[in-house]
This record gives sequence, C-alpha cells and structure tokens, in this order.
Amino acid sequence: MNLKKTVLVIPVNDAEAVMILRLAQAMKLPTIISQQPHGASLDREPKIIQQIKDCGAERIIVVEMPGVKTEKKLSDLGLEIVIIDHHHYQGLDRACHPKNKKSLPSSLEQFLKFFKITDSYLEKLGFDPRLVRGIGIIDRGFVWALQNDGYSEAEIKKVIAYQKKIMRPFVDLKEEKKYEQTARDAWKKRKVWQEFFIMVDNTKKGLRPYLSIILAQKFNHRVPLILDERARGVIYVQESPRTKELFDKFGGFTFGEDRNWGYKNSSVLKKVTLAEVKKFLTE
Ligand SMILES: [Mn+2]
Repeated sequence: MNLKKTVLVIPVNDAEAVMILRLAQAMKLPTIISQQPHGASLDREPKIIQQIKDCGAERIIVVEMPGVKTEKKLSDLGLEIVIIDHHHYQGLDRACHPKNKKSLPSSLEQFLKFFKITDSYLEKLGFDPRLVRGIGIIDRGFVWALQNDGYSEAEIKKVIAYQKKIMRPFVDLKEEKKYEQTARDAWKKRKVWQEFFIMVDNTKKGLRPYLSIILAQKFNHRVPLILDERARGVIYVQESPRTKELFDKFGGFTFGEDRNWGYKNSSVLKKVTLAEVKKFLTE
C-alpha cells in the first residue's frame, strides 16, 4: 500500500483519536490534524480541500468527522474517501455498516483493520498491542466491552491509565485534577430519578469522561445516567435501553454501541432541555 498517496484527516479530541494519530505517525502516514472539538465536521474544517490537494493525496481517510458536502466534493475530484466512524448523527447513520447494517467497531479498531495491523507490527512500532487494542475497545463500549473481551480488572486499570497517559500532551495536569475533583463534587450532588442518576455539570469542558469512570468504579456495572452539561450545552442519557428512541425523537448523536445518547444544544436552534428529556422518558 502506498502510504504516501494517502492522507489521514483526524480531529485530535479524545484518547482514541490520539492513539490513531500516534500509530499514523509511527507508520509515517501523512496526516492533517483538525483542531475541532467533539462534534467535528469536515464541512467546517477551514481550507480542507486545498490542504488535501496540497499534499497530493489520492486517498483520504477521515476519522469521526462527517461532512457529506465536502466528501462529495472530494470524490467528484476523483479522490477515494475512506470513512472511519461509528456514531449516529442527525440524518446520518455512521454507526452501522452501510450494507449489512451491523454495528461498527470503534474508529481505532477500524483503523487497525483497514491497515491490517497485527500485534507483531504494533510491537515493532514500539506499542503494547493489548493497550492499543484496549483503547479501541473502551471507545467502542467503555469498560464493559473490555470485560466482554476478556480484559482482567488489572488490565482494565492499565488501559484507563494508558488513556490518561496518551492524553497527557493535550491536557493540563492541574486542570485535570481540578476536573476530577469537580466530578467527585458533582457526584455528591447527584439526584435519583426513576432508574437514573441525574447530574448537572456547570463546567465549560464537561465532566462526562470523569463521571463515567467514577460510576464504573463505584458500581462495576452499567448505571443509567442523565447528565445535563449546562455550560457546555450538551445533554446526555447514558446506559439506557431508550437511547435509540431519544435519538429518533430529538436527533443528536449516539455513542458506545448506541446505549448512550447525546444532544449538542450549543450548535442548534432547537434546544433539548432536561425537562423535555424527563418528560419523554416517562412516556
Ligand atoms: Mn470513537
């Protein structure tokens, strides 16, 4: 495979993306890094077509950055587009295989498969295959997927620590400690409603990853949660069998094997409030 004619376009906004980027760099795969946060779109990436033309790529691999308009423009230019994704977006299903409709593995797992990356190749590149694959598994279905895939408790801890480690260059350590504390405080203020915990988060950056870890460590099983990130403008319902219905009703996006739903209020005119979500869940 001629990697020189391929370019990877990736927003580095979580551990999975960082892992893919590090693998790409080790493989010397040309890369365009997007600075967009979660919810990135190829259509909103500045000068992306020009950037791709400039690097002379014939094949573009786009990771979790849906942008149907730009994808079409690129394929009209005769370029091959490889979409790596596993989320449901409003009006766009990228969580299921377009043909067999099976739910797709995480983006990292797809990346490893696309390039036929074996454990021995990962080792040759200087990575621990169990940890690399662990990052892909945790992104697909959180710690439950790691348990399912035969990771021991000790290994799960290692994968979580590795997630933190690879995020280090992108995270301010002091800030992270502060967020972990804020998450513990938010947990203390949790409310119980039906089968859900409800938590309100007033931080700009969002506490979801920290809270998910707290919950997993406290309960060691799936716990339904409604998380209202008021300052960030995102509302989530996690670990509920009704997330698909929420998606069908309100739009937004799903993640974690469709058992989690989120809606970004900041980017749209139609807002979805906690009250509306609760009302829908009682119906
Ligand atoms: Mn992912």
